[in-house]
Amino acid sequence: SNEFKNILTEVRGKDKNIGFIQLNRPKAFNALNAELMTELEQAVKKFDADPSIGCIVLTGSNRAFAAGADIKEMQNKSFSEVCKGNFLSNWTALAESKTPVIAAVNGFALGGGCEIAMMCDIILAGEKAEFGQPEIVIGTIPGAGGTQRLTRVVGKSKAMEMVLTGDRISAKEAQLYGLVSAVHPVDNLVDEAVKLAERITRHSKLTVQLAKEAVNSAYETTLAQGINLERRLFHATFATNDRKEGMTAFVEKRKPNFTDS
Ligand code: CO8
Repeated sequence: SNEFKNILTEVRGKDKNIGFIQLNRPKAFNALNAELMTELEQAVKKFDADPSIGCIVLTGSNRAFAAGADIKEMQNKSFSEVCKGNFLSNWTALAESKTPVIAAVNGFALGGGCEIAMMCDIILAGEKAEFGQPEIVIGTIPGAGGTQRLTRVVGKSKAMEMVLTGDRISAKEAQLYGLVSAVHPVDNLVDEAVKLAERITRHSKLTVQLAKEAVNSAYETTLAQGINLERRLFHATFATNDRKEGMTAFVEKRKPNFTDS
């Protein structure tokens, strides 16, 4: 749609239940300026609030998912400005989405681009994708999760290497380290992401949200707390119609008819 200036949004999938968002600022490798980020927040919130949308796919172009925060926009900012304005603190919609978000990364995912991909639930990479946290090269450090989410995913040694050198890693290496769950040919990547999204949307949206919440809690809690939360969320599924329907359908050897309730 033409609702936005720096992103394109549309509904995809056979059942029109996939919210598709494409970063579209080609002249700057999809550098994430304030306007683009505001639009991205709005688009994610809108899809997340739409009961007909079961999964969101976020992508960029074949050259670049996103080359990071907009350096030209940051160039002349002062400490007091970024500190008083709490710069970047409002970029939370992606991480807060209850609806699963799949990042389909072709090309560069650098700095804030890599961080945005890591705010998503699943990252799929195109064969030519490159991931990096090159902030150190321009005299700053990651500011939207690059030292935290990356470290939790790839471990300290690799995260430290990437953050301290600014060197990029390939799609293959990103898969080796568990940063991405699969690598696809560049031209198939978006279709594969939509297909994966459709496999998720076959299930109860309500149950998917509980499952997502449980997995995400693994990053926030001790093991014992996480196991307790998981068990409670599992118990909670017994209060849903979809749990009854899912098990009944299995016993009756038919497909379940989930109502997201
Ligand atoms: N910001 C602004 N403009 C950019 C950016 C960027 N991050 N990246 C590329 N561009 C622009 C270039 O300025 C250039 O514009 P112009 O034609 O007007 O000069 C155009 O895009 C093409 O770029 P290049 O000529 O450099 O193209 P190359 O093919 O030679 O290189 C690269 C492509 C490798 C992507 C290179 O442009 C690059 O290294 N870009 C900067 C990458 C970077 O340092 N990113 C980190 C930024 S800092 C950051 O993200 C902080 C995190 C804050 C959190 C973000 C919130 C989620």
